[in-house]
Amino acid sequence: MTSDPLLALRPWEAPEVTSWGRLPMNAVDRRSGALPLDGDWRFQLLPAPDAPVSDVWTSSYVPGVWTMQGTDDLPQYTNVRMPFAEYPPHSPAANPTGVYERAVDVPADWAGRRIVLQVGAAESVLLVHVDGRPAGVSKDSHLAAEFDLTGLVRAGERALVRLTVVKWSDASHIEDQDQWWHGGVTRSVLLYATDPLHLADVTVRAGRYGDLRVDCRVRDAGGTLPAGWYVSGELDGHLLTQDTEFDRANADDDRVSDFLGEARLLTDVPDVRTWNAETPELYDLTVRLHRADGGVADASRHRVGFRDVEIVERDLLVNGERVFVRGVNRHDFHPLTGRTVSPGDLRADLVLLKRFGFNAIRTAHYPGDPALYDLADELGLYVVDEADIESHDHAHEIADDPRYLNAFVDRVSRMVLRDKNHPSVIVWSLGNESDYGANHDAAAGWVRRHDPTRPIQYEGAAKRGWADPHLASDIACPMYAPLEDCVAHALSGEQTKPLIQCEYSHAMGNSNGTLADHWAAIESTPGLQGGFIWEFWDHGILQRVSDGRPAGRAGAGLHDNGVAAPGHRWAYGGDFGETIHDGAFIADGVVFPDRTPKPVMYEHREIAAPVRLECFRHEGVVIGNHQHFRGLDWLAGEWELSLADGGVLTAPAKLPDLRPGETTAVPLPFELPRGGGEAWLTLRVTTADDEPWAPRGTVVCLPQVRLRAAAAAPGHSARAARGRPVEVDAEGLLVHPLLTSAPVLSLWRAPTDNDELGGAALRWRTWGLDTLVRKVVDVRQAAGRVTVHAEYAAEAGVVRHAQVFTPVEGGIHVEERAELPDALTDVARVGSVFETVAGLDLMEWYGQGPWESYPDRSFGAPVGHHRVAVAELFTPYLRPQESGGRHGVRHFTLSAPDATGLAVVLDEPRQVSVTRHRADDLTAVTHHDQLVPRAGCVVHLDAAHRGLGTASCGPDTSPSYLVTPGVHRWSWTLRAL
Ligand code: IPT
Repeated sequence: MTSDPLLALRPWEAPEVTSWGRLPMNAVDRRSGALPLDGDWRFQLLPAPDAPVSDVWTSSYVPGVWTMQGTDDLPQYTNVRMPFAEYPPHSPAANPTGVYERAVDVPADWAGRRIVLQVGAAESVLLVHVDGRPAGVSKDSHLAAEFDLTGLVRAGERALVRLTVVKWSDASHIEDQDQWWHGGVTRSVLLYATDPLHLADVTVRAGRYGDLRVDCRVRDAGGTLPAGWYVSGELDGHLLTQDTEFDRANADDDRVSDFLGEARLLTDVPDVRTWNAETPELYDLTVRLHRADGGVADASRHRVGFRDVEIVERDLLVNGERVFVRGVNRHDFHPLTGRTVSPGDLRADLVLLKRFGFNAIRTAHYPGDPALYDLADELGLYVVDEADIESHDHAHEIADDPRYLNAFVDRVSRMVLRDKNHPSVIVWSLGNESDYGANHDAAAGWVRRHDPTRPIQYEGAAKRGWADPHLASDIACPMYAPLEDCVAHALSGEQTKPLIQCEYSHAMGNSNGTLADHWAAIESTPGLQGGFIWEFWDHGILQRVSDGRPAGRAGAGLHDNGVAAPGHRWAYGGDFGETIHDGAFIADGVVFPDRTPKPVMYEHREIAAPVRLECFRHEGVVIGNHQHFRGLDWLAGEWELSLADGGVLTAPAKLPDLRPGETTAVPLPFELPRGGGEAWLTLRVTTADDEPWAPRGTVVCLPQVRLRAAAAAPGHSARAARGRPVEVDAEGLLVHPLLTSAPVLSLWRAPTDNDELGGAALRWRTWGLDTLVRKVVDVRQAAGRVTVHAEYAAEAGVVRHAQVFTPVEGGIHVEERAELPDALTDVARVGSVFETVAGLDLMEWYGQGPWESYPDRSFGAPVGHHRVAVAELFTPYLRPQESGGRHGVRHFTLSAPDATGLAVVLDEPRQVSVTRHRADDLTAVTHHDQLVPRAGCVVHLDAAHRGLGTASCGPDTSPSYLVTPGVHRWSWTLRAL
């Protein structure tokens, strides 16, 4: 038996014990003036919390996870299931435990002061000792723990601080989030000193009419009752004095408590500049605690945003406005440091979100680093702040388990106590995927009393019914609900709460199909207000292929544009040798692990466009301001007219003076050139000045209207022209000097994650679509024209395919027809695939682009003339899959640097992809680094291509984006350049 009282308590298997010796959470910012304790700490990893500490030390960087710093305990990814078999509240006997030690020189001028240790975050149980004496215990892996060390250290002397971090515990069962499991001290550690008489907490309430109320809690650690002390505040240079309401607890009582009382500051700010995500106006507030002689005993700085949040009927209102919530779920993630993110990383995340039109974050599934909220306040993002509770694998047992009651209330209340002063936080979330029980209601009850100014949401409660009047959710916040169900609910007359999906549009791999359809419905259906895309990050950890270890900090810079450097890869579940894992389900974000935006980001940016071109009417275009609070004066515009024949005209655009929600017609900036041919007008909208999140000139959106449709397509049968005769081989395969592989029918795509997990790929394989064998049936030559009939035998029946090759001026015209049997109810694509000679490195096209687009994810890809290197057309999704498609392509060229190459003209806008990978190449591998690009281009021209949907976790694409059986026809012309 250990003699250490903290170990003797075995807090890792005692859910009732949430802390011991830990100070109450508060919102006083102690970062300035503190002694930072970040850096290398002495470290050893024990096999279990009660194993003896040896004399053998290595070092580990704090903040950081040991799982990515050279230990044998490596990251492990599971989604729902726990990584160990023990039931709550138990944890496995083999329980990696990190012991961190460091000598701290306590400043001499801290004599007589109260000295506090703050550990920013440690997972999952933290035990603190100072010079071998117990200082405290804490759980709640994503919030700070503070311990009063005044009695344990001496100013001017050296103290040995030991942090013992136990990886698995009763708390792991309520930290079962869909992410990597790590161990370590993941946020900064610091030591600070205050006067014994100190600000214990500050609560700021600032409403949209300029009403400000600041409640200050004061404690005296010394236990003496000084007379005459008071608080003051300073708001942007204006002095606020303490209100008469000063509640001095124990005034009539001679017993001494360490709680002295509350002082309040009240004021009204005239002509207040209100805070919202579009114009995040902040005021600086400094609260000071004064001694009787006016000297400052303590101070705390806050940035105040004046704003109101309320739910009125079924609308969530910010400052009285029904705002759309364009949200994303964000985990703390970094490919080199695991769970530790620097303020610079956080800023980069939030800046990127702002640039791509997001206005909200759900802190899935635990409170973020304090810097996140400061940045959200400053840059303008609404935050749904979520408590660190997910008991996914044992949800049903835990939600009503009284042993966990304390933990639920503790975690929710500590989050609220810490973050209550942030204007960005508009909703509290009780956690994720933990069923719904009395423990939730207890936590909700605490919040209702403590902070009546914000709504609460909890998906587990919303599951009971979107209109159910339970205590735990003011918002109907389902996850992955079919759009039809959301619309039906809003139209049912039964709706009582705003409907804002806490998770939707699962971004795994090549995904987020139908996002624009969702938003069309949200914007046109009262009662629907948006949602949070799942999720921001692809959590790929940079891994050395040679030894399978995380690259860690040494991997800085070893990636480019979403791709890991040679010898490295982005690891996902299973890549660290773990047997229990959930594979690539961890790679489901809108950005790559190095924050490179995936194509869906451009789709989102356009969906969220603050300026829209509504339509073209009477020689004018209608422009609309689609913001909630801002005019258009922060934006600059340029018109671009793009003509199918290659012409592009530009002209400066003066954006009209429009208030939110207003529209106006402006005359066409160009005279439309005569002649047929499609014409598209784009308004290139950029920031007119530097914004805190974007330099001047940053693209904000590219709204577009079609001014003229294409002239009617030429008839299907081309007239044979004199020229090079068409040549086919004995199999009826086209022989062409620019092609290394003749055009054949393609019905298969390398399954996307949605195809695999949603079941479509299984059906396709069952039907034999991955192994179709072509059999030529008939080859006929007549009048210079060659007609080839072929059959592809699938399990589900025979697919007939006909090609008619006709020589035309400078090339060959190809007409194709495919007939799919009725059993093939839903295939990936119907089209042609061929391969070109090597050296064609550049694609230029007229169609949608420049980024990747698919039939159900093409809203954000404007029609125009685009030019992209072939190598960059491909999107390097972590698990290789169909990628690189371009929607609505009318014509394109593939050229070598010497301008030789080929040109293809399509009969109508088609889905085209040009990559260096066959679908089979992509299907055969599991990681991007295993792909070997082919020398030539693999070109797909699709008559029809299935939508992407989101079926890896959520609804599939809608029926209109499916490729159905029956006859498909398409034609194209191939010419040499
Ligand atoms: C849902 C989870 O809340 C989220 O953490 C993540 O796992 C997401 O799905 C999928 O990536 S839970 C799911 C079982 C609906």
